[in-house]
This record gives sequence, structure tokens and C-alpha cells, in this order.
Amino acid sequence: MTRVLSGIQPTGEIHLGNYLGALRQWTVDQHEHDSFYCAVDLHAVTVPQAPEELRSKTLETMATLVAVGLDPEICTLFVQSHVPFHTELSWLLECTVSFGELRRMTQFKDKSTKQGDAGQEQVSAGLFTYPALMAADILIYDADRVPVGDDQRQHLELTRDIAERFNSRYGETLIIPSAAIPKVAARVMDLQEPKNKMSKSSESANGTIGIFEDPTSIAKKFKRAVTDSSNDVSFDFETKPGVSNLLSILGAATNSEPDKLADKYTQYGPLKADAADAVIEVLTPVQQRRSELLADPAELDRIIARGAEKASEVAAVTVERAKTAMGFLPLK
Ligand code: ATP
Ligand code: LTN
Repeated sequence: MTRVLSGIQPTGEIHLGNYLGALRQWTVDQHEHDSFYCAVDLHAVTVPQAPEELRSKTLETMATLVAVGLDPEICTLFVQSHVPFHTELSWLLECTVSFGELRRMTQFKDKSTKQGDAGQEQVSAGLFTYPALMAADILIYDADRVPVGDDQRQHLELTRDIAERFNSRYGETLIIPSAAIPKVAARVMDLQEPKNKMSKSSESANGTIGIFEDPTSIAKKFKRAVTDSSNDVSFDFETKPGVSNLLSILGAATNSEPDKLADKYTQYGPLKADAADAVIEVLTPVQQRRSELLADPAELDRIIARGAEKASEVAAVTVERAKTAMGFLPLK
């Protein structure tokens, strides 16, 4: 059976981009493949996090994963730091990937440049080696398929390169994974700055739709969404990024093709209203489920503990295999 692994950072508010680009694919995959999904708290601390906030966000993220429809009886849901084998494999992979490869990662370039010239020297070494830990997350479960949004394409390519290099140095040990990127809404853009991706760490509150936002606020944000100068409705991200983003969101929420939807509209107003309605319809049941879940914290604790146990059983075996291949002395 195909193995699936993916992760989400327990930081900020989970937004519509996370949902349409990643989480929705996870809920489908769980029924077709042996699936592992985690809150990647070790990735979150590559930038400073307040301890209390990290704890509460990690719990909330796990509640959200269940609320979007991931069933802990069908897939394995866990918190990354509960499975310490990830960091062990990560070190082996840090010694397999090169400095030059890590330096070329656009996510590192973007996040370190955001700190400004003086700040760049101060970014954590963890932010730089982040892709080796991500490769470990994937390779440790022998994952064949990794459902992610388009922004993770480059990290997936690097994961494949790392695995291939490891195998050619030490013999066939790791499975080479593929990225599974959705056809529609793989990169949901900010509603206010449609040239930037909707992001948890964005400062544009009006451009980001939280998946637990109330319907009135969602409708207001769509109404105010930045569109483009000419008035026609067509699907072309180059020349009409704002309108194309709305068409993609509507397409993803209603399972239709954005370019065909464009033919139905002659004005921006009705397109904005329909996109808002479709998003509210998709998110309402998710919002209801999360409220029920947060009312029963013991159940969530049980899910998290069971997930750590199931994930550790698989991860322990892969780390041993990798260590043996590299020549580490077995403990007898
Ligand atoms: P940040 O921007 O602060 O790094 P993020 O919003 O990218 O955070 P992550 O936890 O890093 O959130 O991503 C979780 C998943 O959501 C990943 O698979 C990622 O590719 C996907 N994703 C994130 N943003 C978008 C987006 N705007 N459109 C589609 N998919 C997205
Ligand atoms: N780097 C990803 C989060 C992430 C991930 C993973 C995704 C960490 N480990 C393993 C898929 C598989 C991000 O920033 N969205």
C-alpha cells in the first residue's frame, strides 16, 4: 500500500491556503493510502516561539486536523517532537546534504531576508538546516507520496536528491518520495496582495482567511479583496492575479475548473460573493467539529498518545536501517 506523510507547522492561524492546498488532500488520501500526518513543532522553533503559545498552538493544530476530517482510527496523527527518531535521522541527512544545496532554498532566502540585512546574520542555524529535518520526516516513514502546496515543491526535490545520494553512497536504504500538489489552489494568494501567497506569518490580516473565522468576517474580506484594473473576468495569474485567485478559490471550493468559471462572470462583485459563499459552506462543518473536539480535551490527549506510539514503531525501524547502512556500530 502506498505510504503518505505530510506536516503542518503549529504556528499562527491555519488558513484557507493550508486547507485547500494541503489539508483537503490529506482527508482524501487517508482512505486510499497508509497515511501519517503531523504537527511539525520542531520546525516551528526554527524561529523563536513563546513556550506557552507553542504548547497551545500544537494542541489546537491537532484538534484542527481531526476537525477537517482526519480520522485517527484510519490514519496516524501525531506531534513531531513526540517521535525523537526524526531528529536522529535528520542529523544523518544533514551530513548527506551540502551547504550549497541548503543555501539555494527559496524558503530560507525569503524567511532570512525578511529579517533585514543585520538580522540575516542572526537567523538560527535550524532555519538553514530545516530541509534536512523535513527530509527526515518524510523518509523515516518510507513515504511514497507527500501532499503539499506548491511552495514546498523545492523542498521535495531536495528530499529526493538527499535520498538518492544516500542510496548511492550506502546502498538501497531509503524510498524516493513524490510531491502530490493539487491541480487547483496549490498556491492560494493573499486577498490584499495577490502576488504573495496566503501565509500564516503574513502581516496582512485582511488578506488571509482563517479556517475558523466567522462567516460575516469571511464575506467582508472577500468583498474587499483586491482585484485588477480592467473589469473583465479572465483566468490569467500573470495579468490578473487578484481575479485569478478568486476563481481558483471558487474552483477549489466547488470542484470546478477556474478557467471555465471565468466565462460565467462579467463583473467582480458576483464573483466575490459566490467565492465567499462557497468558502463559508466548506468551512462551516469544520468549525462545528472543532468546537465539539475542544470541549473534550481527554479524547484529544488519547488521540495524540496513540499517534506517537504508532508513528514511533515505524520510525524506529527506518533509523536503525539507515544507521546500519552508514556503518554505525550496533548496540548488542
Ligand atoms: P508560513 O508561511 O508561516 O511558513 P504556511 O502558511 O506556509 O506558513 P505551513 O504550516 O508551512 O503554513 O504549511 C502547511 C501546508 O500548507 C503545506 O503543505 C503548504 O505547502 C501548504 N500551504 C501553505 N500556504 C499555502 C497557500 N497559500 N496555498 C496553498 N497551500 C499552502
Ligand atoms: N516545510 C513544510 C512543513 C513540513 C512538511 C514536512 C511538509 C515539515 N515537514 C514533511 C510535508 C512533509 C512547510 O513549511 N509547509
